[in-house]
Amino acid sequence: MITSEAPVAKLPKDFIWGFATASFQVEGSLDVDGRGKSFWDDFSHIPGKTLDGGNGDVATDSYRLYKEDIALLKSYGVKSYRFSIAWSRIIPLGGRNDPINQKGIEWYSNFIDELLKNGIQPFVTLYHWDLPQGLHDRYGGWLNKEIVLDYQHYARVCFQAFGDRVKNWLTMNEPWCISILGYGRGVFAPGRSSDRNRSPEGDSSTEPWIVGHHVILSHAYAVKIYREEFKVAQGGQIGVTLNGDWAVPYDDKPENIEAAQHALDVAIGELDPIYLGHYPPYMRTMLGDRLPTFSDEELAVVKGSSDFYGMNTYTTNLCKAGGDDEFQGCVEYTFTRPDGTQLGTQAHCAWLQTYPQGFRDLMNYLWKRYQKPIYVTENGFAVKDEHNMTIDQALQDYDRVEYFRGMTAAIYGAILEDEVPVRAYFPWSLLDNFEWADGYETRFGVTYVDYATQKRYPKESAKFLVKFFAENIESSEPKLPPVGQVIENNKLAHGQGFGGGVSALVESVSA
Ligand code: PNW
Repeated sequence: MITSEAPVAKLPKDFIWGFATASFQVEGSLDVDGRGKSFWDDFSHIPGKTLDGGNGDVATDSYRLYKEDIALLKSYGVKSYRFSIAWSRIIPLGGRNDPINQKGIEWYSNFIDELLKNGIQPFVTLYHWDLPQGLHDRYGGWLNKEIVLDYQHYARVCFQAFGDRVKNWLTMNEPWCISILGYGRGVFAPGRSSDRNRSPEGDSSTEPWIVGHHVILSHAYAVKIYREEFKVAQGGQIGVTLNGDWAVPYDDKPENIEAAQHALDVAIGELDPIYLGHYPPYMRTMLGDRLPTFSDEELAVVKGSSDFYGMNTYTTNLCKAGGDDEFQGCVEYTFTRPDGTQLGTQAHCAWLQTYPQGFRDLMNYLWKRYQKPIYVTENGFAVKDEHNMTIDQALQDYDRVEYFRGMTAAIYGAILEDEVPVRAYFPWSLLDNFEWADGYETRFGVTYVDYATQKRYPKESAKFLVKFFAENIESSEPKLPPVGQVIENNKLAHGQGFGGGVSALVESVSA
């Protein structure tokens, strides 16, 4: 186990760390430079769809303030930045016969150049939930197999435009959320569900599984294109990332031990066709004919279509057999142990508590089961009631610091003690931002955003992470990145110069 003393062994030199965001959550400027609508644009405006009525119109204004965001990343000393491309900025109506928007391409091209100029590697997600509204209107979006062709076209346009400089691609962010939260629970766009209080149309028993299937096919055929047409010349890698939380039996009753595996089978196993060539048998048992099948030809494209194992993970669930919630494998989740104690510290959102051991166990499970190097592309914590605090209070985000202290120790242990090849870690998120159905109420940023002024303020957790990775990655010349206290309009406020290093920053902020 790791103590507060700096450990002797270090993470390998090529270990990648950085922060993650997604286009719709940060960009704003929705009607600028020819962007078409995504299906989150209008959805987020419908009363009742977001907790606080928030929408994506401005978000963190990052489309306009991108140089400032990149200066902030640089001040944090990251090696990489994970962001997503908005499909409807590249192809406003989305389809393979629709016009391409040069202005959208130009913007991302400039963005990528600015990252590289600052020594930051782009880690690009092609689809992080902002489907062009045009495709939803035209044929039902992910519900229709047409999407596989349109997605391939969009992906090819991106490889062509950016692949000379982008060496890490993610096709899809979290197929479980796309399919189940969008078409099953109906809490994310397009909000379809069998629950008629929520949505006038939708079928939660079939649509999520159809959507998930089309997401897998779209991913796989885009990877085929990358490998056949671009990989040799461009030399990058491509994969998919899913969300998976660790599952622990509630107690040692055999049915609860089984339940924990069922939870993993549905949450993580949904993408098993990509890694293992088939859905987990339990999914087939649970869903029967409602789970679509791949043709032999499709399966040949799907199987082996990820160069690495991309994983977003936040928490651990205690699992009890029972209930009829197929979306979590007909398993009940709780954070309350049989003795009444809590698994960990409660976050602002109900589904998240801190439990670092679960993270370490998950990484071991993934490596054992899938035998692929692991890229942790999201991991993070929303402090309870942070939105009601003053800025100064919010910057003292010690619950988030404790979360990351545990999670970084888990990564360290998984790599150096358990010998699991974890290659990257991207805490979510660089900034507080538009947290989907939670609006702006739930704050996941390591940087506080004052939405009234769009000023950014590093929280204690940012300083913790910066220091951790500055000290714990092998490097020929140890170098502490300069960190500014407040970054405003591309300048460091408070006259804070570069070069003070993390310790100077820690002193100046805690003073
Ligand atoms: C991920 N859940 O979403 C997304 O990739 C991010 O865009 C998002 O901001 C972040 O995690 C924090 O929520 C999730 O209900 C949304 O279990 C919901 C769940 C998990 C992940």
